[in-house]
Amino acid sequence: MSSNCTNSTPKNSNSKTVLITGASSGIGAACAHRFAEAGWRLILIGRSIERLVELAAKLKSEFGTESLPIALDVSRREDIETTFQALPKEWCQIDLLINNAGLAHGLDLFQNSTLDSVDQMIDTNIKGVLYITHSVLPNMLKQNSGHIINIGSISGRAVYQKGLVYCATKFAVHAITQGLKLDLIGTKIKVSTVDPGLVESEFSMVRFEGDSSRATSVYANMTPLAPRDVAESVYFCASQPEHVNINEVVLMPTDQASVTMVNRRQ
Ligand code: NDP
Ligand code: 8X3
Repeated sequence: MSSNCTNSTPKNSNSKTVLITGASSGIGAACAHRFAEAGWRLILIGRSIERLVELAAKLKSEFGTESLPIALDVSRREDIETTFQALPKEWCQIDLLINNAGLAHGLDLFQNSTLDSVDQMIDTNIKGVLYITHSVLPNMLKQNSGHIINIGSISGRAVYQKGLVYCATKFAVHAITQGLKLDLIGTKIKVSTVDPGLVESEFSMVRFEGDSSRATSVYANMTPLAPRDVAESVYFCASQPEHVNINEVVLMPTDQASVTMVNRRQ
């Protein structure tokens, strides 16, 4: 299938380009700030275009950043195909993909969960990562350079009660990272996963469907990670020399020891 990128020439700029999914809030927005500070160009993807446009304007005025905000649901395969076919030529060379868009829906025993929430998490957290990666890879392979950084979770390393489906999606992200590393051997494309513990973002508000007291209680009497902390780890992975691939970064709040063990001040 032909696209603007099929015969694209290298972009007319020295700046590198990062595509960030889920850039409208939390870790994704913090990554946008971090890479803007470092002089990168940004492709910002999310469903809320107003927030992406607002972020792009802010980064333009703060750092002079060139951004391309795109309204896109990463679980919608046809929309992704259309978007990548229509990508303007000057944005075809993507140096870094940050697969960050993701969510948890509910916190329930599996027997009490809905299949709609199962679909939403699997479609966003697993299929979204696969669809976007599959769309970005052809040009990275053509360039024989690039880097894919997945935002996993410590929930992709240990399961907690009532988190079965969310944890399953993050275990899948872990497998996707390892599998990509194997499948891309022999190319210069790097693959990393950054796996945080508790991060205070809109994650819990989304999980509890706007119930702010439930969401706030997740971070009560402890100091969670801030989205910026995660963005620093992502930037660290992205700023290594060509021959160095950081495979995995796991970071937790000092107040957290496992998915279920959190130190809360009395
Ligand atoms: P936020 O809710 O603050 O951000 C999630 C982002 O994902 C938003 O920008 C949202 O934008 C976007 N998003 C959600 N669904 C879709 C979709 N279908 N298509 C495109 N964009 C989508 O949460 P976080 O920043 O905390 O989460 C970012 C990632 O970090 C997730 O993958 C999450 O699993 C992971 N993570 C979070 C932790 C935490 O404790 N917060 C810990 C470990 C990992 P919009 O609604 O505009 O589409
Ligand atoms: C999100 C962290 O522990 O709330 O990956 O599931 S948790």
